[in-house]
Amino acid sequence: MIFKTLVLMGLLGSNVAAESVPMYLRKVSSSKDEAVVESEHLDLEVVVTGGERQLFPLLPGTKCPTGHTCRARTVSKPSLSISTEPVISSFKENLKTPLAMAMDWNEFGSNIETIVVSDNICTRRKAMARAAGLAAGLSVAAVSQPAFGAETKVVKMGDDNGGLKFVPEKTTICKGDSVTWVNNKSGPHNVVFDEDAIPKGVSQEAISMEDQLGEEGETFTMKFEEPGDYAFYCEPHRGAGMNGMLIVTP
Ligand code: CU1
Repeated sequence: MIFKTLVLMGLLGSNVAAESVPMYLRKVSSSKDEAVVESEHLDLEVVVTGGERQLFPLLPGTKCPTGHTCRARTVSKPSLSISTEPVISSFKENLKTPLAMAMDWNEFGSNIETIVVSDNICTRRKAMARAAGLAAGLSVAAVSQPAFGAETKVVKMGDDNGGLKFVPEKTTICKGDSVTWVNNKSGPHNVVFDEDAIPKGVSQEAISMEDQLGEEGETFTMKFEEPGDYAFYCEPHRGAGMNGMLIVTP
């Protein structure tokens, strides 16, 4: 299912602009997450004759019967990666365009592999963007740029009813992504990071605003390279509890 979607996207991808690529890849990411969850099984522990213990696999989704001991088992991920080869071959066969000739299949294949095997959502997102970029006709050099596939998330300053808060209050991005704060309502607002609640070695001054955003629609954008938790607040409305949290994932 995941692979079919990816192959289809790739086929459509050749005349799609690179910047729109990560959008329709997100769906793949979520179905992958479901697949990973589904791959966790329980083993029922049964004491057989002689006091020996044996494990019997339960069907996925089955709960441990009361009065019994069960052990969680995660289906080993490398076994999943075996299935990437047919995907790449079928992709290859279906691409009867000049792109198929120019495409770096090793690079494409290793990105597909990463999507399947990696536990890290940011690593997977990057691999998906690269695979889709290659399928859209971009060069390996282009998709290997550190900034390729980076995203910018938006945080509103002031909710739509004029409430003094950041929306959302908590934002998670991948290392190398950016956040744009937009003055939505009830300004002036700003973004000041709490020097005691940011990763070590990060300059609080370098990432905080000096001024305030007075006009609605004004923005402040910052890129984050250092993974960790970042607490921030709006200086004029700190007393009113206008606080926010940013989590930068490695
Ligand atoms: Cu504010």
